[in-house]
Amino acid sequence: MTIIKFPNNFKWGVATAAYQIEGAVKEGGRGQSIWDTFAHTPGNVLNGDNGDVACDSYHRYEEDVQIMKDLGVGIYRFSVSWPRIFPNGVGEVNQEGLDYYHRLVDELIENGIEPMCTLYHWDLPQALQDQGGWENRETVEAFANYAETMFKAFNGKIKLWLTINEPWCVSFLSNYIGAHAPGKKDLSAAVNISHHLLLAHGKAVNKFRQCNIEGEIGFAPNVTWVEPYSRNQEDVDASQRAIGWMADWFLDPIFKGTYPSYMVDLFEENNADVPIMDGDMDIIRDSVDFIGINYYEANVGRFNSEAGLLQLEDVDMGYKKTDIGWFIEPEGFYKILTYIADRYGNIPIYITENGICVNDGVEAGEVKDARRIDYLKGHITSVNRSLQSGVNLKGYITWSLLDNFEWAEGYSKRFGLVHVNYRSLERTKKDSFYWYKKVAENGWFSV
Ligand code: PNW
Repeated sequence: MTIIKFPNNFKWGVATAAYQIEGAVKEGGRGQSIWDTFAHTPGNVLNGDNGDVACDSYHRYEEDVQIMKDLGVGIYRFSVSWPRIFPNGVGEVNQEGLDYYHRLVDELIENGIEPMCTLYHWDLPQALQDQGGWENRETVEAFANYAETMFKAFNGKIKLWLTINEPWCVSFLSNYIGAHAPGKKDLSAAVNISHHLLLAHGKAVNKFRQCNIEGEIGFAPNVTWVEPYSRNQEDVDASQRAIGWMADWFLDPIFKGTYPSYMVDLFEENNADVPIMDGDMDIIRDSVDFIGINYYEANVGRFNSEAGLLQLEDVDMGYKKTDIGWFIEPEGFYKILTYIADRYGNIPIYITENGICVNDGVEAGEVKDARRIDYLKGHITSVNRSLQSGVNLKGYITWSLLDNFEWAEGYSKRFGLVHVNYRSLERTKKDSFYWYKKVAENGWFSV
């Protein structure tokens, strides 16, 4: 047995996102988002599910805060629905939208939980998409304006901010692979969007600094680890492309002021140029106080000239899979965290998401999700090993507080510490909830 112990000031938290939990899509003056459109278009989401009701957290936020208080976490990472604040993306601010988040944030603070706010977790106002969405440079300005409105409205209450969640998903998964809203399949559009997202982040941070907002700001790329099947250079290079597509592509501009050349070359070979204008890289560079890292899985990869953009094929090594089909590989978490620290230095890091899809249901009032506890033990141990290696980790925030709307997978995939019955909306604490509660309260566990 080994005791895995964390420093006293290490923070523990849970995360959610607006469209995945709120519901109430037509209430409080909220405008339509691209996820309303996408989910209501047949064929996009499994079983035709949508976020109209979700966990109904818009009405049940007080109950959810009490659940978190019982859990003993110090941080709640939530996201704001842009179309609740600006129903058309720009124009007049919707006070009812601000009021909702004030009620939520006040409730958190009264219960001793620190709010961490993500400004963009994928629900772009449909009105902006109608003008070209993130492909249109004007969306960058609209985002900076929305961010400024939020900073000013919550200055002094929210002290931890994230601009954009998972820019790789927003650009490539949504506009090249086409699995998420708006469901496009165009590499050139996706590369363009990735640049606009970084610019939107940079401009929002400029507003944050200009307005002298109290607190810290960052953004949260999702990362992975791909271990080369062999030490053959082709396997090593192909695996590096997969790691770099998610990490280097979005972090090099921030810390080095340039895009990684091996990825620029790859995109150019595929007729996708980065639309950099004069001054852009200066806006993007050095624009974070901390970074958020989202990690779920790793793979083993091998070069295959026929295998898509990256010329990389996954090799199934027989590792265990989660109920969404992702490989369980805690070592990859340690490897990518130390990789990031080696590449960019001592930058403060929060783990802003890490968790597992396990679909165990309620039996006699209990949810025996032992596989979630195992996953968390392995992955939080990797966080501990990274901390011991000198990675500047400030906290760990697990995905997710509740089972929720898992995007293209609808309600069929459960990531929560708390089970949600989507008919009655009843919440049931899982075994993993009680395990994580001890970790959050004591700062240690045994493996
Ligand atoms: C992240 N993929 O999403 C998101 O930030 C969460 O909203 C989500 O619920 C969580 O991870 C679990 O999936 C992703 O297909 C969704 O590569 C899909 C992918 C990656 C991240």
